Amino acid sequence: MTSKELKALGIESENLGTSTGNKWFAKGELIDSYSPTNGKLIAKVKCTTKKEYDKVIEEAEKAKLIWRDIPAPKRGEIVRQLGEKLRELKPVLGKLVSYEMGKSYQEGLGEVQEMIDICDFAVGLSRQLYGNTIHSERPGHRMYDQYHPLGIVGIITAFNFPVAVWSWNAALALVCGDVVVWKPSEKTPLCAVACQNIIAEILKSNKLPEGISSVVTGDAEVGKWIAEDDRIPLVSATGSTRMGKAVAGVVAQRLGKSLLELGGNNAIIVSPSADLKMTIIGAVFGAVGTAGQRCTSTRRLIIHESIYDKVKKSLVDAYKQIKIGDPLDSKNHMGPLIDTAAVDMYLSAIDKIKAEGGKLLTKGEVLQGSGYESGCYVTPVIAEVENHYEIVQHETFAPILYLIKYKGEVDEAIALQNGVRQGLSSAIMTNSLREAELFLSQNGSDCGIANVNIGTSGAEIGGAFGGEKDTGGGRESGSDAWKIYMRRQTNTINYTTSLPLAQGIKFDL
Ligand code: UN1
Repeated sequence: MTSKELKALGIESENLGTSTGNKWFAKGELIDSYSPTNGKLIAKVKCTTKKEYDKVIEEAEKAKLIWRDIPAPKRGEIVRQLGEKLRELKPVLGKLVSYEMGKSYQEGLGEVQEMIDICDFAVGLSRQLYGNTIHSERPGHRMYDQYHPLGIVGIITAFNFPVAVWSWNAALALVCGDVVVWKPSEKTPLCAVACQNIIAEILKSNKLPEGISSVVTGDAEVGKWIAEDDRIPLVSATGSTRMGKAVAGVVAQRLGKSLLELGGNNAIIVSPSADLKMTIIGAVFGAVGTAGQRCTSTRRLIIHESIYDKVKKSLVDAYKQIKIGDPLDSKNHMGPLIDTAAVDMYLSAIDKIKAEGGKLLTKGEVLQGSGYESGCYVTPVIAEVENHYEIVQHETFAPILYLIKYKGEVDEAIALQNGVRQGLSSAIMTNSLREAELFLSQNGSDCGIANVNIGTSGAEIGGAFGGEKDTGGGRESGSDAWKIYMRRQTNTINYTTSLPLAQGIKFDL
C-alpha cells in the first residue's frame, strides 16, 4: 500500500487517535499498526486518554441534542452521502482492510460493499421507522407506539471485520437519531481512522456538529470506560465470548442495554443427498476465507458416514489447490493470520487436537521463507475429530476445519450441530425437503442463522445478523434489528370529555 493511497484515506501522520468529528487530538501512548502481510509498520495511532474520552462523550452529548431533532429522512441523507463516498473509495479502503487485517483484496472489497449495502438499507429505513397503531379498549381513545432515539451508542468492534461491523451499527444508529462512539480493535486502528475521516468530512460539509461520530482508540480499558458509562444507553460489542461476558456484565450492572455479537462454532451438515460440488466450495470458502477469522467461519463439517470418505478425499484435494500468500495478490486464496499471537493459538489448537486423539489430514504449520517474513502465514488444517473434544467445543480463530461423522438420521447430525455452546451460523447441504424443513424447524438448528444449500459465512446485510447462547443473542444489520437502537414509547390519547379507566375499573369521586 503506497503512502499516496494511505493519504487518500487521510492517514499521513502519527497524530491520529481520538476524534470527535474531524479533530484528532489524542495525546496518549502510541499503538503501532503493523501489516500482517509483510510485518511492516503502516502508521502509529495515539491511544485515547481518560480525559480525552470524557471530552469525546461531552461532545457526543451536545451533538445528540441537535442530531435527534433532525428529521429521520434528513439523517438518512447524511448516510446516503456516506454510502456514496464509500462507493468512490471502495478500491482504496478495501485495500487498506486487506493490508491492515490480512484478508484477501476480494474480501476487503466485499467488506466495503457490505458498508455500502447497509448505508442503502439505512437510507430506506430512515423513512420506515414504523410503530404500530393499537385499538384501545376505551371509547374515544387512540393508542400507538413510536420509536425515539436513544442517545449515544457505543460500538466496540473486532479486528476481523474492521470496517463493516462499525457501519452495520453506525448506519442504523445514525438514521435512528443516535450519535456513535466507536472503539475499534487495537489491531486495526487505521481502518477506523479512515472511516472516521470519511464520516467527519461529510458531517463538516453538511455543517453538522462534530460528536455525531467519534472514535476512541486503545485496549480493553477504553472498552471498560464505555461499558461503565451511564451516558451511553446502548453498547454494541462484537468479539470473543469472554469479552462479551465482561462487557455485558458491566453494562447490566447499570441496567444499560447491550447488543452482543460474539463467537461462533459453525457447522455444515452434509447429508447423503448433498450436492458435493456445492458442499466443497461452501465448506472450503467457509473454512479458509479470511483465514478462518470470521465469526461465521465454518469450523465443523458433520458428514453422513455413507459419503464421508468421498467428501474427505475431495476436501483434501481441494486444500492442495489453496494458494497462501500476500492477500493483495489476487492469485492467492488465503492471507495471513492477524498477528503472531493468533499463530500461537493456532499451533496450540493443533497440539490439543492431537492430544485428544484427533487425526490431522493436512499438515498444520507456520510458513517460512520469502513472502512469509511476517511469521503470520499458516497452512489450513483439516482434522478428523469427535464433537465432544474440548478443543472442538472451543472457537479457534484460525483455518482449522473439523470433520465429524454421523451414522443415522439427520436428527443425529442436528444434535451434534447444536451440541456446542455457541449458536451463530449453521447450514445443511441436502436435496431432501424433509431434512431441510426439519433443520429449519423448532426442532432443528438452534443458531441465529440457519442456511440450506449455502455455507455458514457470507451473510447478506438484509437479514438480522447474530446468534444465540454464547454468541450473545444480539441482532445487527437488517430486518428489524434497528429497533434496539431506539427507545419505544406507548402513547394513549383520550379525545373525549370523560375519563374511563382501563380494565373497566370504577373510581367515582
Ligand atoms: C464477522 O465475522 O464478524 O456472514 C461478521 C459473514 C459476514 C459477516 C461476518 N457477512 O461472514
